[in-house]
Amino acid sequence: MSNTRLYSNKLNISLDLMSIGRIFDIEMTKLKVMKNLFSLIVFSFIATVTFAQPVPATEENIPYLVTFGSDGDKAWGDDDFSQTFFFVIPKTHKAPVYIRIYDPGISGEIDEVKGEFDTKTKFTVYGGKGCVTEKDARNANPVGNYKSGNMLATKTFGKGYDKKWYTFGPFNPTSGELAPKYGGYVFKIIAEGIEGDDGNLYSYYLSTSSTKNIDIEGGNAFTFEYTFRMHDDPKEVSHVYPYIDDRVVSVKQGNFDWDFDGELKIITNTRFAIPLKKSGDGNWMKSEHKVLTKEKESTFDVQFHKNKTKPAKNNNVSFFITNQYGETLPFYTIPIGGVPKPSTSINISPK
Ligand SMILES: [Ca+2]
Ligand SMILES: [Ca+2]
Ligand SMILES: [Ca+2]
Repeated sequence: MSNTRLYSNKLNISLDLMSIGRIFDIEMTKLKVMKNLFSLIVFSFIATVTFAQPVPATEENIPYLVTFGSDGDKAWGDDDFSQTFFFVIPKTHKAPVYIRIYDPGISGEIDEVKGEFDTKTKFTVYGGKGCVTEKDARNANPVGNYKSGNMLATKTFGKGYDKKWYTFGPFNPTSGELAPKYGGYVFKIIAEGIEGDDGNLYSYYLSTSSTKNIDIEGGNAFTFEYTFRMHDDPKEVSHVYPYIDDRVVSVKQGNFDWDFDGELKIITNTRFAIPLKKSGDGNWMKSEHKVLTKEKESTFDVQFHKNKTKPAKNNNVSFFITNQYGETLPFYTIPIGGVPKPSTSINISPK
């Protein structure tokens, strides 16, 4: 065999290998397209059938809820050492439910220490008549008869349960308060800092299982005042989603101890950015904003953007929003009607 022939054979083999590679590439591309299509179908399904997700939910991008001990320094971000959350079970769900808490204790890596860990947090679950329909239960502040309804379970946590789950339940859905306005049977959980000065960071999950996190189809959770921990990473944006009902003509927002950590703005179904007045260290800042007719019965996206050059570290913040009557509006962890998307493609950010 001449050298030329040998060379030509080698060339043929490598050309053949190239075409096999190309075919393989094409098949892989087909496979990727199919995979993406499949993800899209699954995603659309998830988007139309809502599930009770963790609290805070993925779309909120909030690392943890936070509640300080009763001797805490308010300038560390918690204005009242108390946080109330409500869980909704649709009437169609008949099986028992569980309310699970991640890292309910105060020690270890997740929590915020001051001196030493000496804080106690009491978690109490309520259901029954008045659980949410009692006006005081919906106040941004823990005053009056806010512990309304039937007490179903309670437990106080000190050190321990680091990165572990504690489970309340089982609860029969009908032991919640039937409140059609909120979409079914409502349970309430109050986290109360009863001793100490440290910050307890934690999260919740409404589950059908006592040992695992299993979503409840059509379930949701809401609160009327949010106290949470921001990310440290300046690229992360946190969100809360108040529902604007048909009676709302203007809203008043209040934010506490924002530490001037970047921009606070509201995105609606028609407007890209309503800039909000921002608080500094340990103070409230409030501002009032008109609601357009088109924005009634929709969800607002309140965005918490960090300071890009000087991001605050371990930033805890409290936030609430009221209507023109001073009544608090609920923040749903799964936004009602989805996250608002203004229809124009021009994005205007406030200076
Ligand atoms: Ca302490
Ligand atoms: Ca904790
Ligand atoms: Ca803060």
